[in-house]
Amino acid sequence: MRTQVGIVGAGPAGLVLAHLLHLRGIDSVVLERQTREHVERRIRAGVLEHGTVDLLRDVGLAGRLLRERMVHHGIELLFDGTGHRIPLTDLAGREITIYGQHELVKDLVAARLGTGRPLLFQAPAVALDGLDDAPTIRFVQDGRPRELRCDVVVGCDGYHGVSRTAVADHAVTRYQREYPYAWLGVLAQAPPSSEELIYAYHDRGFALHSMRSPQITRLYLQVRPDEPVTDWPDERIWAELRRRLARDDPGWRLADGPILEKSVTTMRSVVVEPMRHGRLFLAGDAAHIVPATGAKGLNLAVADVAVLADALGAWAAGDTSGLDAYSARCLSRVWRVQHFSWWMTSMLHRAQDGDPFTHRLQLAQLRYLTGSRAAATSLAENYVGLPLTGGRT
Ligand code: RFL
Ligand code: PHB
Repeated sequence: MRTQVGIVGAGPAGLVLAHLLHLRGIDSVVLERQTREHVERRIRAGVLEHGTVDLLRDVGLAGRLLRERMVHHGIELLFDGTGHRIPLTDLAGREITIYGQHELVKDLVAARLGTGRPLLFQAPAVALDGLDDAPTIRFVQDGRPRELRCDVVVGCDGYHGVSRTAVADHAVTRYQREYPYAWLGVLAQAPPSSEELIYAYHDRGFALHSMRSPQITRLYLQVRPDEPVTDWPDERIWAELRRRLARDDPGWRLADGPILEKSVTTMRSVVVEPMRHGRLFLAGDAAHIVPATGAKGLNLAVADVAVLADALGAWAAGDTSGLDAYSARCLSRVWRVQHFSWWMTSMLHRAQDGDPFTHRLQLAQLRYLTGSRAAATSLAENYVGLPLTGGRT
């Protein structure tokens, strides 16, 4: 089997890239380890930046998204029992979109299959060879070893994929930070209790109220990274959410309902530099991980592939300068977003040892943000996201 661009991984990065290449008339093959059902059911991100939605719309991928999304113009910061609204659109001129990542992945899979170009499920890549001049992806299909020869390989296989590990250790610098807490995420059949997202800083730990639709709430609790999900029966989750999301307003209550899904996610920041090794390009979570507090991972994945699609378009026409600039162009955005995600995470999570100095700093920062238009504008600008460059044909 042979193609121009071999794409490892059918998450948002791989599927959006495949579509952008299709629009440029560039052949690609997408290899995905999991089944279609699995990738379409994986509950993850919910917040899309304005620039991400614009790009998806401009390239014809946002039909259902634009019909079914929830548009939000603000978020709330809740601390000391009081909610403070950050009016994102007023401050930064752009809104955010709430639309489940698994719904987006369904749309992207349908779009890819609609082009008739190859997307192979249950086809894990196991090794990448010849990355300097003649790449081959070794993968397995129906239990048999197969090979995909390509001009370029794009590793869109997330944090646990093979692409990053295919590069010799001495050729990569890995920057990382582990946080001493994790998120217990739940999806509940309960109407949202607020029209907008609530980020709550509480003595007992961080909590987040988000949503997927007028009937479905998405909620998160700060927990210890080693806490098994079995320690969290539904009743304990609701009791803890009620405590951490409590507010002085006597009329407010948290709506509850059946919990449909729950899982624990660790929090880490990772950047792998450079994002190019010979003819291998890394994109999305394969190249960087951000803690979920800033709601940025999926948006960053789309930003990478928008840059890469332009570069590959120029390369197909004989100009390699875009590919040469790919890593540096992406990393400048990646580090801005890393800073924002680390900052939001550090401000909103309770230190495990309850260190009173850190606590005072966190409260001072929250009060500043909710009392100063300039400080709130900085948060808003980062939260709604920097404009995306590239991606359109
Ligand atoms: P993905 O989505 O992990 O996709 C990688 C794909 O590669 C496949 N794969 C392989 N395929 C073939 N061969 C192999 N050897 C393979 N190894 C792996 C995998 O099966 C998978 O299908 O990476 P991608 O495309 O880079 O997308 C990144 C996003 O998924 C991620 O950054 C976001 O989910 C992060 N994130 C959020 N991002 C946002 O922008 N806004 C949010 O609100 C937001 N909330 C979140 C989040 C992530 C969370 N978790 C669970 C980590 C909330 C949570 C709780
Ligand atoms: C979500 O809805 O899943 C979500 C929202 C905001 C975040 C992270 C995740 O910061």
